[in-house]
Amino acid sequence: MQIVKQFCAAFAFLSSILPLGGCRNDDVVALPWADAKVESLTTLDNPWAMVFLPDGRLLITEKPGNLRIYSDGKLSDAISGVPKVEYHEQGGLLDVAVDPDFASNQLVYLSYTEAAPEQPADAKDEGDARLGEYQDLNDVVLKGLAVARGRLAGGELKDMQVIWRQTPKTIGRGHFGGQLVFAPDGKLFITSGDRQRFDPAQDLDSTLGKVVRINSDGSTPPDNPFVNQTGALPEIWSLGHRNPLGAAFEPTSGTLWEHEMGPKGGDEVNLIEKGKNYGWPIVSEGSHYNDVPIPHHVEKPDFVPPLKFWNPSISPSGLIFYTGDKFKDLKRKALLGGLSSEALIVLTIQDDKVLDDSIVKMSRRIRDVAKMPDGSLLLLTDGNDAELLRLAPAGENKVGEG
Ligand SMILES: [Ca+2]
Repeated sequence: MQIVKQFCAAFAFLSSILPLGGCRNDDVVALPWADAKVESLTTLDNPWAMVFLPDGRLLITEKPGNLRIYSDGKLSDAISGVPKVEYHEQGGLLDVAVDPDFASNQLVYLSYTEAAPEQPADAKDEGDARLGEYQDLNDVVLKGLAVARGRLAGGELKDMQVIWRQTPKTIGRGHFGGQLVFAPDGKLFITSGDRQRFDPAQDLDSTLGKVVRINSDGSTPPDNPFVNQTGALPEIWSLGHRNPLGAAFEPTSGTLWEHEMGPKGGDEVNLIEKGKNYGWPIVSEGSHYNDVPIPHHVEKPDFVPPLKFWNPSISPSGLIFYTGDKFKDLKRKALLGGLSSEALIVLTIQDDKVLDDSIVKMSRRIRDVAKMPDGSLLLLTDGNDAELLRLAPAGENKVGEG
């Protein structure tokens, strides 16, 4: 069952006269089972991800290459020490993660788009009809996803070291993936997009279109599924992914959940298991952008089908499982941002099944979701005039009002 909630119901009459057509500060949004007051905390330039440090400060990435801290109602200047990023369209500074032992080691992890140090002299993108109009053939930079870690000390990142690189780097295009998530046992999972190259998502000698599992120093765990397979890259955990922009561990079961954007339709939610193949580009619940059909998962049962899919697309971005107390009825639910759907998506998950989804219209592209230490929700909107929004139960005092 899908419930589409009306956003800003109490202010609906305003939407036709507001120039941006969006919800104003301090509006009320009807979350499933609770009304929430929306408060704008700060503005940002193309933010991509956010995560809390154990001391309650919030790290936020901006795609052009800035890492900032939001704390005590203020947004910091850009933190120095961030690696040089290749900022273009979907690429740039992407996710940020905090080491489970941050209190003792101060380690912070960044994913980002990295240009190859040596660029080919006559690079060209011949294009691919399956991408339809979503192609920029003028972008011929050889690049790929990279993950680096360093110590956050005294307002700067120190001793940054690259611990993983997508293989191979490819020219232009998007679909970097880039989600970083620590497993309960401390292993680091990285989602790696297919770079709009399709077939490499099925090849074990490439990390395009994969979920990757490494130790936090970049070494390979010996119990990864393909470590003993000749020609396979040992960091691969699962394959057949397209553009995964959300990953999180369900806190009770400890299972890894992922979502990925489908092509024309067919955005997927998957339960990620060791060594499994999720089918892209051989199967999908969507079609190519030139309307060439793709077999559906049910036609090829060797591939793991999604537990939930959307057609038309919602363009999911960011994923958490809510564990706070402020919104009691959201407990254990999965929260996803929605870009093209301009929504917050709430999934009810039980016994490894998606029972229900609610699409809460926000009238803005939502890039990422987080839970504040006090149980409030934070949303990052998308774009160059983006905002950090706080959602708290309606009727509660605002931040700073005591
Ligand atoms: Ca799939």
